[in-house]
Amino acid sequence: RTDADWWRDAVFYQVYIRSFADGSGDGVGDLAGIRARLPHLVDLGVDALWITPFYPSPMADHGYDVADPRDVEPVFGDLAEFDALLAEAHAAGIRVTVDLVPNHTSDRHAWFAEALASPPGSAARARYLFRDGRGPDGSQAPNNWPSVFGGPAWSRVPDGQWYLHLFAPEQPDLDFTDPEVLADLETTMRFWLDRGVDGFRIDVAHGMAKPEGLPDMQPMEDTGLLDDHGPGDLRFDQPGVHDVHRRVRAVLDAHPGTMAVGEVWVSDDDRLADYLRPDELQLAFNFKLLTADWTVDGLRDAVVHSLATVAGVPAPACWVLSNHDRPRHVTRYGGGELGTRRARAAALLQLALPGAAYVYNGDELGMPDVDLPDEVLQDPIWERSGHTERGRDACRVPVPWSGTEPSYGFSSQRDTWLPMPGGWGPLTARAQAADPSSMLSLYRAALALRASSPAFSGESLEWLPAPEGCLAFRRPGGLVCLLNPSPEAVPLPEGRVLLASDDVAGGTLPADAAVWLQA
Ligand code: TEU
Repeated sequence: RTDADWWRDAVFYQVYIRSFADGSGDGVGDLAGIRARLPHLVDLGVDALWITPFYPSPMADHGYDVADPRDVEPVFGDLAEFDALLAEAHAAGIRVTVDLVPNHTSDRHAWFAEALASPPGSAARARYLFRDGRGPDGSQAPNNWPSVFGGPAWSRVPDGQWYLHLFAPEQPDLDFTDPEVLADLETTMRFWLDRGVDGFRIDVAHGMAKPEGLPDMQPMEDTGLLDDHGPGDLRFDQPGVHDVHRRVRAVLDAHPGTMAVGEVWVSDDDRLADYLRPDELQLAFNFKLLTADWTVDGLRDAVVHSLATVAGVPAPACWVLSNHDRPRHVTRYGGGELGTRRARAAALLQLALPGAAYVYNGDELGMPDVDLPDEVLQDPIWERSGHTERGRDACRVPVPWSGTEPSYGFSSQRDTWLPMPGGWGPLTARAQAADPSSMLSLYRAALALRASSPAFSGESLEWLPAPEGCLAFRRPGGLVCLLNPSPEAVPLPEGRVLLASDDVAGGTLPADAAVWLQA
């Protein structure tokens, strides 16, 4: 690859800004916190950051409700702080990508205020999806679509019209057939590109087009989190979305070396490939690995399907184990020591696969989900699902850095925006840095090898015969990865051991472990 294609095999680190590091001492993570923790990211060895939204926001969805996409939320800092972070990250050899949230704005965005103050049929309303209701008095929503967060996807305004929101009512959907909407997205992209960012993560990248006439869809059972995105889900993955991606790509192409990764939830792989055509997204998360269970079939299918998805397009695969929307993989794999052992093995799987990889902040420490009491839950899903879904707070608890509770060096103050549990001393970055057998040491060693060893060269993968219950593959450069998700130890294959998630001194690979060999 060339320098302009740096993202093809990059390791990205997702900074969920509220939870990464608090520089200002208010219990909420911020840009100054990221700046202060750059040495951790350099020692870890990541190539690039994805920073989740830090734009002015009333925080109905923790920043994914953007009131002004071209400024900084005071809780997180200001533009000067962002510029300083960008310069320092670049000086340290780390690229910076930021979130774009094109599908919707906050209900406090100036456009939405203008829409509310303007009559039905006005140009201000045309930027959003305002419609008259059904029934004699228009008191029924314009269609039957559910919101992803629970309840109907429509809310009514005082003059009787309804507006569409696929997520919370505080996140009205924009209408991308309005030329001003698309032009504004381009302006936002140029604003950050001109400041020097290296790319974007595009939120709900499958959502920006809605079907003509907004027809009813097959009813989905109203059980809280309605993000099925299967065939027949008319809210997402409509053909017009690709026109938006072509416009986005044109802006990126005018800034060589920049990229976009899409958050694209679709029902099958062929549909994901459409987003990765040469004039659309450079990368799209392969969520198969994020949702796979700890079974040999589940993991193999995730890899096979993800590679098949990108077989006919210029994009490499893009692997994710955890993010801020889903249970952390330590917990998904069973939690406790077992979950941690499996997470160590999963890290070696993820980082051995060809393509790009995203590490979610805290993955490198083996953070689990946290069982939070009802009264501290903040995710809108909790309220909107009528308390049937606990939402995503469990995977968003602040990162423990050093020392002891209550806030383990995350903040100078005791009270963090979500409480941190007791007993996390051994989980802190400082404790793990001093322990060669820690998760952090494993990640550092893995990333160092990945960056320096020719064994990782080549974007393809050859499946090798493997012991019962195991997966094995070889990269063109000679890296062999053997993953053993089975309950039995298996013999090690030929080759020089580069790194192992567990003790392989006896010539066997234990259960729930993985090894890298040079063969
Ligand atoms: O998530 C979009 C998405 O498709 C959700 O359905 C996701 O599956 C859900 O959060 C449940 O796991 C993105 C962001 O990643 C998320 O944090 C935002 O809340 C959402 O968009 C709205 O902007």
